[in-house]
Amino acid sequence: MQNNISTVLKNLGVLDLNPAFSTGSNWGASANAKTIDSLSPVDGKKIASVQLATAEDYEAVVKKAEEAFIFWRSLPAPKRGDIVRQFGDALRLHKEDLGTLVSYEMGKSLQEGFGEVQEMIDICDFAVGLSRQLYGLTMHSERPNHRMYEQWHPMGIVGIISAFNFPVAVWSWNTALAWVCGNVCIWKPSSKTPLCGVACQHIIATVLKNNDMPEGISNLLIGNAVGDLINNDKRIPLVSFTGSTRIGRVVSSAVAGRFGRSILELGGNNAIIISKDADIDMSIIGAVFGAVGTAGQRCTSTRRLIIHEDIYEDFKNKLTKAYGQLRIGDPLDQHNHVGPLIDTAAVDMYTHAIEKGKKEGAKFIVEGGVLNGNPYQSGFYVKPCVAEVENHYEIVQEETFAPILYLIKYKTLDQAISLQNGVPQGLSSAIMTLNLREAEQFLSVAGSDCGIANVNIGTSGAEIGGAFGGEKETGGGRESGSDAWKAYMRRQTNTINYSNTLPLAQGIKFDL
Ligand code: UN1
Repeated sequence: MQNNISTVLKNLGVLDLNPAFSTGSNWGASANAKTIDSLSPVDGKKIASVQLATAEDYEAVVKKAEEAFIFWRSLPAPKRGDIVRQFGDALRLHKEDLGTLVSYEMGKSLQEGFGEVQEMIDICDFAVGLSRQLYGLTMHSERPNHRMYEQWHPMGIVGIISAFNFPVAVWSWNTALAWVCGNVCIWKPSSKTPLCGVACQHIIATVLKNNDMPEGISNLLIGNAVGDLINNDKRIPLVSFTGSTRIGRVVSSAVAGRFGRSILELGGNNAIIISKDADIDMSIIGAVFGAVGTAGQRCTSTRRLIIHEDIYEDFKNKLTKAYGQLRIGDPLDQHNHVGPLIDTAAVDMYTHAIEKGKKEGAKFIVEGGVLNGNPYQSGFYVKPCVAEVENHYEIVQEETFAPILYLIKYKTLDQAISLQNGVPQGLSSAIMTLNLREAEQFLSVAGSDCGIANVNIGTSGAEIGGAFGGEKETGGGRESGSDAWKAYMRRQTNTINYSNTLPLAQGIKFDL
């Protein structure tokens, strides 16, 4: 892979790690800055070193971004949309290389790497259309010859702090919308996947440069220190954070403390209810992909199966059989289903969760374990496992970013729904049933309490057209489709008096 990856990095312009390459936009990092190594979880090898941004780099980037905003906000939204259209076209050209880099640097399967780049292309298409649809409402005034309407203005600089598991797509959901809305962006990618950040920045920088755009519209700053700077910076009115609930709590209070806004996409603890009226074959595929896809490292990964008692044993046996067929290994080899976890810390969390589960009474019907030796030389490959548990176990209430699936039995749908809702998180949920009454009850106000609720589809793999996000400890933010764009703008209510008197609202008389 090492040879291939050099070609991929070369094609993406990432090999030239001199910050000067990103003219047309900023990649904040000075020549003598400290570096971090990007290691591939696929084979444990170092891909490249990347410079960390210093506090001075941060200042310089914010200054440039402030200047760029003055220009960008006045460019008509459809013109901004046209730049995003060109970005989408550039992504189409780079899909194979970028998808391969995602797969190699993050460890997800090649198919999923390509799928992630496809999500980027899709959100660009969505944003291009949106650039002509930033609609506000008009209202009838209670006063004669008055007109009321509302309009949406950009916020300014949007800080985007993204996670390793979707190293490119989540940034683009945010940035494509933020840009057409008239904002400029500063991106801090995960320090575990910095090269994906550099590659994306290079692609957008080239598009911006070809259009003679000023520097500062798209900015990239690498290093964990940047997160704190963004969270505490009044010049950044909106921070979009994707990551754990623990860090999300810190981000959200820092940003709220300065009256900034945040969009939070935090942990999920997603369940599928498998009814006795489910299509079992479909349910097995949905459950297994949901649990082991991306090695269980999606915030939408399926963590719990809540299965009707009448089909429980049968389903359990079929599931065990399906797990027996899983091929674990190099994610770039398309025959494999499951790639590695991201790093040692992730492997430790996986092992810890299994141990804790066992102490609490979890009965493993498919055993886990860490794989070592050839071809698992990185040491980050683990066996997807399945355990029978009770919903109240502490470990079941937590999100473990690993392929561990918990089985829980239910008798009535009311009970299943309350088990599904009975966790602190509220991102994604699903029911597998061919029974219309059950499906509707699951989607009703008394049903799932999650931001995403699906019928006969698993919990992961949401399309970009819908608003993406969840409730409770998932943070309440919405990104991507539908009207999620409104979070990236400030709303202004305008009242215009075209009469020759000044009537006051609420009928108040004030004569001089
Ligand atoms: C995430 O895991 O942070 O719905 C995002 C999905 C993907 C996005 C997941 N479209 O699984």
